[in-house]
Amino acid sequence: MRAFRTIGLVVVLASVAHAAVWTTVYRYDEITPLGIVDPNQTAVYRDVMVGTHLVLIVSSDSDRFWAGTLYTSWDDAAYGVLSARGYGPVWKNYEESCLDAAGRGALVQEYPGMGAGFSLSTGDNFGVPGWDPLAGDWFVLDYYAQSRGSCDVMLYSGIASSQVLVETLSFTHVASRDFNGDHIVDFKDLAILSSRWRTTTDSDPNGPNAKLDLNSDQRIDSQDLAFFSEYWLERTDFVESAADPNEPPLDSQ
Ligand SMILES: [Ca+2]
Ligand SMILES: [Ca+2]
Repeated sequence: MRAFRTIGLVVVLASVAHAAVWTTVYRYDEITPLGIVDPNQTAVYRDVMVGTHLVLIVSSDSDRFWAGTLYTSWDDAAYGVLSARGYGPVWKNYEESCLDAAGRGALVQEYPGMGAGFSLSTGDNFGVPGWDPLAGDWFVLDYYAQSRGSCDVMLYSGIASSQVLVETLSFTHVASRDFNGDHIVDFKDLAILSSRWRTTTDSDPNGPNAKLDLNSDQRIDSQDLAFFSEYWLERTDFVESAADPNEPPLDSQ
């Protein structure tokens, strides 16, 4: 395996300039792309609420071996968290983050380098069916908006000193409007906001009503309602709908 890997790394150094590799950012459902702020800046995304789960798919139009990294700086890791799926201890590989087109032997491993994230590599390119990478979606990773602020996620091709920055995904996290923490902004949250309407809050960011004061002016009023409305009915993650004790079970209807 080590010999294969060494040869593969030689291949990647030769092919970095030719392979197109990119990341697409989806919402938690893995279907809906996250909107961008400016069509001329395709990697600057619209603000998301703290607690939002995004899905990052790394794709390519190449069928050649590729290795790279996806990570945040240590500073930005306080705001946004990357995670991978299906850790297998034998190869220290996040197996479920490796998609079929990456080929057998693809690896997603903790990145021991300049930031918090993962090393990515496809299967090797030796013409063996199933092991060779194919053009398509290679890797899937998750991203969580951890706290208010900005976080850049960088995708590099190559390894070590040969790394080439491919793209920087820029995320900004704003205060959550999901006051009751059920992953959707709806009437339940509006009721919580309304229950404190035209009251004042203290300046303690950890105070009981601070999360309702979305513009941090120590008042809960129409300005907060306007900020709240920007994310009306937006979901931050997928959840199974909880059984409503006031409704009969489906099989009795
Ligand atoms: Ca809610
Ligand atoms: Ca306010």
